[in-house]
Amino acid sequence: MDNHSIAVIGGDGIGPDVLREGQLVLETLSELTGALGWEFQEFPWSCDHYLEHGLMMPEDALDTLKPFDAIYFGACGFPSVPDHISLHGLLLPIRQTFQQYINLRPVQLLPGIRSPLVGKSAEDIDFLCVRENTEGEYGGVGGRLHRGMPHEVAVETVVFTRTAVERVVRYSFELAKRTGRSHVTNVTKSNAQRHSMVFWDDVFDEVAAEYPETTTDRSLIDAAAARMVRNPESYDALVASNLFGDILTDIGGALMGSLGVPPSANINPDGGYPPLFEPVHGSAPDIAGKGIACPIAAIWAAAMMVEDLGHPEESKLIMDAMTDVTASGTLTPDLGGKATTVEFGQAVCDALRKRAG
Ligand code: GGG
Repeated sequence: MDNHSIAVIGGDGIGPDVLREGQLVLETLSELTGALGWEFQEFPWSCDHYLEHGLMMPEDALDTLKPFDAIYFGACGFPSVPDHISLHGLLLPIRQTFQQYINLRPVQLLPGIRSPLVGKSAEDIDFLCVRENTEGEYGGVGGRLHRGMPHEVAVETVVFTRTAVERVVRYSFELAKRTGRSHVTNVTKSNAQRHSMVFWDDVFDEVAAEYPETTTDRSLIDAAAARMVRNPESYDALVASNLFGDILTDIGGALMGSLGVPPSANINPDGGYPPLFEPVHGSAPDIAGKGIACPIAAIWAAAMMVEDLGHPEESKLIMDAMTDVTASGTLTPDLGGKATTVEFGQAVCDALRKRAG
């Protein structure tokens, strides 16, 4: 039995609900295969924690998290706390301090789920987004001056370092190679942002020269967004900055039928820190507490965690069981079904049992 310690941060809104289903699936997997076991430790870090203690997480939270094998994260943000405080107080410091410089987000249409794109099938919607995850537009560098005065000013500086751009671009090419993909699209906005994004393009071209077997193209973010809707099959793998990757993968979620579907892995491929796995979606305050949130993204994120922990067969078993369920038409309301969060999670556990024989 390969035991893994997992820090569980449910966070806000629907976060804890969808993670609960992911944990049940992981526990069922453990029961059935006997190959891996879980030591979950839950941390109540969230907007409620902020309201009680003035901090989204304690001062020593990152020291507490560091020894874990992985972090399983729900969602961050609720109307009770300004969004920039919740995001910069919880998720972003974890990504930055643990140098989780890759945010890997698959865009893939699952069986039984209809994309809003008429005439597009699972063959058309199947690509990987690699988002830079430590700097760029999310670095938090800047400030506000003359608050409340007519000449008030706000400055937010975008930061791109050669180290960060090079490593995320190189990862994209390596990922393409490893997953049998032959094309990488570079998404920037280098006509308008003539310093930082031209620099990114230069670094991309330098790294691309090391991978002559992989074809490339360049797309400006606005055109890339339109292309994702008009022609998703033209993407194989793409690499983008923190902000652009964030926006494009919400479009990706829409193509996958609902934002309740896409998962996300925050990884430091160099090791030394725990990776973090989470749904792409946020806390969805409008449906929080209603029991109807889609747990697919959370379960898929759990499958990515199992793979990253060195169990690719068990990860595939989770995905196969989950796609048995989607293919059977058991879906939550956001996907046109009637299943509750708990019913969907239960159906995945049942499908796992069936597959395990
Ligand atoms: N499940 C992650 C979450 O809470 N996402 C909401 C969000 O706004 N995330 C911003 C980001 O991924 O950078």
